[in-house]
Amino acid sequence: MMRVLRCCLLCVLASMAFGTARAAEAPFALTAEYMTDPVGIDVPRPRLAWKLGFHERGAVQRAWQVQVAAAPDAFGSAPLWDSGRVDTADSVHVPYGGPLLAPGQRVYWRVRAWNGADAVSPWSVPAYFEAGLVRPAEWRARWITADPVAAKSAPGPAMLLRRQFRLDRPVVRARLYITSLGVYEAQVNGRQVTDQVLRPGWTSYDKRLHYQTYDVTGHLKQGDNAIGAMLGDGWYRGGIGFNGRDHYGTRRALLAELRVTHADGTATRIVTDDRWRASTGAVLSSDLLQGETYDARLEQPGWAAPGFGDQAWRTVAVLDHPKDALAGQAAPGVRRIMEVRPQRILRTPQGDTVFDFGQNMAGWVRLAVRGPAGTTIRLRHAEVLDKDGNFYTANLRTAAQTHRYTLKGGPGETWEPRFTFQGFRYVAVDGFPGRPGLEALTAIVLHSDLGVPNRWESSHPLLNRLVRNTEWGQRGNFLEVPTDCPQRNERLGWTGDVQVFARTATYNFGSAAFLAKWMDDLAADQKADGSIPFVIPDIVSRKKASIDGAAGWSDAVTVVPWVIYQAYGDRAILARHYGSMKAWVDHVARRAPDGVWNTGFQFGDWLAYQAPAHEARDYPGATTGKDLVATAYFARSADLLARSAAVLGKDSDARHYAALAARVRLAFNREFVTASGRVGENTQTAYALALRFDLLPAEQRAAAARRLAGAVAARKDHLSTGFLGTPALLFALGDHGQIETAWRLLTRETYPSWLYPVKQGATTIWERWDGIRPDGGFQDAAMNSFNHYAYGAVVEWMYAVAAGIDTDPAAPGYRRSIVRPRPGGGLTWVDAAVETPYGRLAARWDLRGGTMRLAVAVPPNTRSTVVLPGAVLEELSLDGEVPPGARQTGNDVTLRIGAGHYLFTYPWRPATPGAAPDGAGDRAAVAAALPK
Ligand code: RAM
Repeated sequence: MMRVLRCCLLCVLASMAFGTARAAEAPFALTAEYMTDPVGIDVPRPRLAWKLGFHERGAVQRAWQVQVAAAPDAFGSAPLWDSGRVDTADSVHVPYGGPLLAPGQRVYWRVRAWNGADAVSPWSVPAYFEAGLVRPAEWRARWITADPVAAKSAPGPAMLLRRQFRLDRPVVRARLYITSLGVYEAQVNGRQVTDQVLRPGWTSYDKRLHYQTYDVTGHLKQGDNAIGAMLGDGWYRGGIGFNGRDHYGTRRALLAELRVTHADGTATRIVTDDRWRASTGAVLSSDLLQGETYDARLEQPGWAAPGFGDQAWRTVAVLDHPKDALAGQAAPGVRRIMEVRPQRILRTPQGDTVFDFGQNMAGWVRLAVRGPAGTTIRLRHAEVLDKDGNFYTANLRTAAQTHRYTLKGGPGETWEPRFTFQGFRYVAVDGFPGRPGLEALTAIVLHSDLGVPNRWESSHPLLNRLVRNTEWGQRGNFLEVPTDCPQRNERLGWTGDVQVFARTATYNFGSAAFLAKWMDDLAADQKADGSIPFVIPDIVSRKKASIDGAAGWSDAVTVVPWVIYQAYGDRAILARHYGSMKAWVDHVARRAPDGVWNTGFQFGDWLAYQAPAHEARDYPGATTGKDLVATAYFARSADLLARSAAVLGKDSDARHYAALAARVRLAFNREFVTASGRVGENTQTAYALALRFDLLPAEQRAAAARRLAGAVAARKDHLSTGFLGTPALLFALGDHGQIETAWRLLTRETYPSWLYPVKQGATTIWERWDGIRPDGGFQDAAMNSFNHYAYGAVVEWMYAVAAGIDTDPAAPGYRRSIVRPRPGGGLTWVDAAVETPYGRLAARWDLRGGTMRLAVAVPPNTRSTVVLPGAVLEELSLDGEVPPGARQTGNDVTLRIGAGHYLFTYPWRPATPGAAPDGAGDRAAVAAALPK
């Protein structure tokens, strides 16, 4: 449980005025490998982190001390490890330094910290972490199944597996280690073992299969006990993607090991083996894409409890399947995150009864019904209604997203599906006994647990809704793996989508563990020649030894670790994936020996705006050359690799790849930039990529940004970019002297623009700029998802520039931050906050009556460079004075501050239009102001 310590600005100012420093409070929000009290992790030296309860301005941590013990009350008497006082400022990513944990061992830890005045805090509340089984050889359990040997599987009932056993001594500790081929739901003595769903989740199963560890001590008793598991098809053998089913195998199987410790110190193990029994029950079929069919009359009450008569159940087969891919789950699981009530029930012109939940989301519904046994209710799911108000499912392609529930009869029944999820806002109900009321359905939002979202709010309601829509896009698509969409027969970990969205994801929610888990899948599925499949986990090219890999998609291998490093300061992620990054860049270098990458398959600037024929004269085609896009990304990946090598101290690699990046940049200029500065096809994307990836010589950048602004003006302030150009567009403008154009684009409401879908009532981000056309018609049903987050990548700019919150790239993870808002677009205020590894970094600016007020909260143990836009040094006030150390930097004032709360006030003196410093000067001023 995270404790949030914040005091109001006034109390901080008051305590400073009276010289009373609030005593240092204990560190809080203790985590191991980003998780609170993780159980069953296979990381030998988990990295610990804590937040500091220091309140004074400029608070830093001078030293820390960690103690580790076997019990939360044993720190004093029998510590397993005591670090003693360690004089470093590190409070995140601190490697556990105690004795290595034995399989299944739990340790408790606590921490205290010394502040800058050398006052020590109280000890934190203890936290813990617990090792998993660590080595595959630890498992005594065997894979069991009741599925027949088959070349192809068919959709069929969920498998029930059970085993009854006796414990003749009292139980003091019990852990269930469990995983499956297919998805499972497990019970001990009739009680669920977890609130996570769709376990064991989705990984690149052949190479990495997560198992889960559950503390089931409270589930067991002396005497007769039972364990039961239900298995569905899931990602393993059910439908996912567009290529049918059986992606990993045809036989579902369970692997479970219950380890019990008794009061007398002895142990009992119950493992999956040939003593288990199998049956089927009410789940007649269940598929991620198709939905679930459930006949409640076929339930077997008590099937996972002791005393149940399983004589009629079948024996199981022991399956010869390896265990060497097993790995403890090191990422947040999928949970029921929230419930959404329906807003209304409508009757469509075609006669459907449709529940409208008011929000497009991923999850499922809970049904509450009373009626005669044998009645079957059908629930269909859709994202949108068509222009006539009818239920629209054509864009789901072959994903039926349909449940059928047959009542058992009686006093009222409630039901939720188990081994499926839907992308939907609307649910069509038929077969309901009587007229359903609003209470009949409740939507349940499912996704990998990312905690609470950060904050971005402003005076512009449509922009606020745009940010909410990207948060919903992330909720709907951060379900085990970062997917493109949660509804049609796809739902795949498309590398390009997360590549462009990753930084936004880290602004919206804490995403480190989720993305790091996926990077392990990506590394596992990388081909021997360094190429990276288009989707991860790779179910599309899994059987191929090599594939091409495409620019902007495969580059996820360099970009995503770099984003995690930037947002969370996680150097280990770079070390872990350095080999993969390098193999990819080397692969591209072989495909593009002279630096211009013009070979093989490319997606290019996927789904860029394309002008309809009748507009072609005013709006020439926006298509940017695939070779230009690919070469730009080649330079980008080589550059990120060089930077990563430098971070890791691999100096000769750093030089080698910096030189490669420089060569590719030269090649880009040679091939795509004319002497007078035109880039490629003169498209927005061409300039956006060239500027955002620093591909142009310094003296050409401002002119390129002017041309880009011209390309925007030529479209009457509309964008024309696709998946790859879009995230770069506003940065390319704003960083190079064209911030007004950036703001105009962001606040544009007509098609194509970010706010056009918002105006159309979108509650998520659409795959296409014109998913719903101005005339109410739809884009091509073959590719028209209404929950596809790629274009939502603009939120990165909204946090980093509009609100002005970013990490200093030289001290990533917000160890040093930059607060540099750049007001515009007619907004009168923006208020944003990001939960950084050190605590909450917040900035709020508002402009009233010509006065600018900027409130900043900087978390303890960090520093911030604040750039106050449109400020004159002598007119600036902090606590009634011109802050010491502040400097005039062009049209801004720049200063460095430590932790604490600050309120800056000054008369707003924006640069006169046209007199804005040109791009190069603008950037140079900020670069010069940053600490070295
Ligand atoms: C479609 C989706 C996905 C994209 C690929 C290339 O399947 O739009 O988001 O990454 O194409």
